[in-house]
Amino acid sequence: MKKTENLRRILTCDDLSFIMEAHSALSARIAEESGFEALWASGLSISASLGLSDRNEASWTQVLDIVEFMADHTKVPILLDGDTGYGNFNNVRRLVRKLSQRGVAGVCLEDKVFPKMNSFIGAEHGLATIGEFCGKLRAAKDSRQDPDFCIVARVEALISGCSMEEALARADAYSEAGADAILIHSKKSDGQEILEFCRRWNRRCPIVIVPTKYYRIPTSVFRDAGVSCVIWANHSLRASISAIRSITRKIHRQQAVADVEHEIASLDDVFFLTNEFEVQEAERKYLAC
Ligand code: SPV
Ligand code: MG
Repeated sequence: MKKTENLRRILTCDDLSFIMEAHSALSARIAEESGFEALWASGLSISASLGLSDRNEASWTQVLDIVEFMADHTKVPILLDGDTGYGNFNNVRRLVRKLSQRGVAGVCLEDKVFPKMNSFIGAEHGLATIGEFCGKLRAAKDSRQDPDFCIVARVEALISGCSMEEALARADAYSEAGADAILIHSKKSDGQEILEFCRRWNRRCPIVIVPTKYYRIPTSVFRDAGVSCVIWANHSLRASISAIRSITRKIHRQQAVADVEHEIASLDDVFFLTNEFEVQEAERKYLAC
């Protein structure tokens, strides 16, 4: 099955599915190895791994290069967090064409204004008008090189303090404009606005959620609410920060590495994750004796 078809299946099938964040080829491979069927190329995590804030400081071609490494290194489909599309409808068209060329299975576009900032910082988030954002979605749809390339429309109305009615009206317009799924985002920790949105949306098209702040809500509640897909949006990045910090502090303290050897990945693991053994086999096959 093509990656695009596979992502479409994951987004639209009746079972609740799970997408894991990745921000590099290596983290993508590890998430795939853990059993995830699809990956979220997170804007926050890619930016953070470059030491940048999640405010479109990284250029779109820098993001594209990273997501290409991720796609090359994995078989599962990748949904790119495309932020606002890095400009207007014209930037969106070019982005979608390039993503298709580089093996990315779908893009999520959010209805904020460029440059965006992360939904969990600040209170003021400028929203695009419904008309402008629908134009971007239609442009994205018309630029697909493959009819299965997925377009997810992310509604930021609740993040920017608008009403539930506004969020529903936006989702409705985006679905009409051709979005394959709606990502409804919330920064509240009780998950109530997500559940109300799901109730009132009534499965009009697939719903994607990102339970970063409302992580305490059991997964079964989302399944019962009719959510199609959960994105664990930053947990690989955060796990790596904790692990690296803990180990480097220990090494610094002890001025030795003997005590950490059993806590870190083996070199063989690194070689395995980077296809070294396959290259060795290829050497036997292709290098002149
Ligand atoms: C990201 O992972 O970059 C997202 C999700 O957009 S969040 O940071 O939760 O808004
Ligand atoms: Mg993002």
